[in-house]
Amino acid sequence: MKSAEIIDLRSDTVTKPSNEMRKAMAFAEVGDDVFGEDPTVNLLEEKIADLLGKEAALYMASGVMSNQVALKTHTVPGDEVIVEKESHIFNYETAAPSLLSGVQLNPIPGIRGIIEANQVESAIRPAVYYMMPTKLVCLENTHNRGGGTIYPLEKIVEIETVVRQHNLKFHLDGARLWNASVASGISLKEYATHFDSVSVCLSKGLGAPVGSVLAGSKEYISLARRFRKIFGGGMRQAGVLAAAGLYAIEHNVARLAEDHEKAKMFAGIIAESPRIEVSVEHVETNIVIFKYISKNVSAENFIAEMKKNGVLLSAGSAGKIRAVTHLDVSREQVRIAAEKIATYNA
Ligand code: TLP
Repeated sequence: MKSAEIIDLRSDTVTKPSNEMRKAMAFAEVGDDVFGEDPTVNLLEEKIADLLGKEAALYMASGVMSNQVALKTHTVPGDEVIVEKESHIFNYETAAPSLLSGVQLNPIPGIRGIIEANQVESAIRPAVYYMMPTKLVCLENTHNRGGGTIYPLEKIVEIETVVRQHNLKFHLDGARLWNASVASGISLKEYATHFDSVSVCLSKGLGAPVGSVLAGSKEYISLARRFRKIFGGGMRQAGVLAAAGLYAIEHNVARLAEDHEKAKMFAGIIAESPRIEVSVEHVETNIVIFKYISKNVSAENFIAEMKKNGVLLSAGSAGKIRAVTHLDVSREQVRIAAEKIATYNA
């Protein structure tokens, strides 16, 4: 490895399409997807609906678009949506639920992103005219800011019981559901069956340049299709992009286990430093959240210092730092990055 090489652990979104993936894109059969005539998009939607055990699915430009179309399709303006306080929908989607759906979010605190059924139950509004109707509950699996946490299936089932008792809808932000499934051995279907809608991303650990898919019932997806168009997401010969997604689900799912192993190794190395606070046992997938303990060096300063040392990291919540492993960083690069972090002493 060249010494000047940059090791980019900011996110698993930074991967670039491989030559094989680019070939699949170049030779994709295409058509006008607004007319439903792109065979590659149709195939990707069918395959993902099948993997998730849902009737239908819809290709989206991004994970944010999937989540926001999902919210729009489940709610009417004035509704309330229960989310976890550190969730992507609450923290990183630029207030889109209020802008695009006119809904209010009710964020409840979890532990590493995991909330309990009784918390959901107490957050549901009583049915009185002067309060907003609770309409939807959203979970995130794996949980990004929680540190790549896998949602325990039994907790999903308990929350689903509350959701059904109160006649609510249930959405899963499964941007990294692939990681949860590979790490836990629980199939995508077993997770998805508990939810009315599930979004998955193709441009994170799976290495596609673009794309996310929202799945649900036929009726739900046909309404979602209308909202996708309203949000500007009606794409035309999108098969060139969907081909990357098809390549990704065929070739890049099982290998996520390597990313999980690299993240564990990374955490183990940085944990050796007395200046780093990290919980190795809580590294369940490809995300490591840690803190640099110093009076003089903030998380931002630390990230800037590491950048000078050729290691790119991103900021987490409340002074925390995030490193994400992915298919474009080798085991050796991850080890080098971890050693640079462990030996840094400000
Ligand atoms: N997450 C990005 C950033 O936005 C933080 C990242 O680097 O991890 N749901 C979850 C759980 C996500 O982590 C993300 C992206 C999304 C949705 C949105 O996906 P995109 O960025 O494709 O719209």
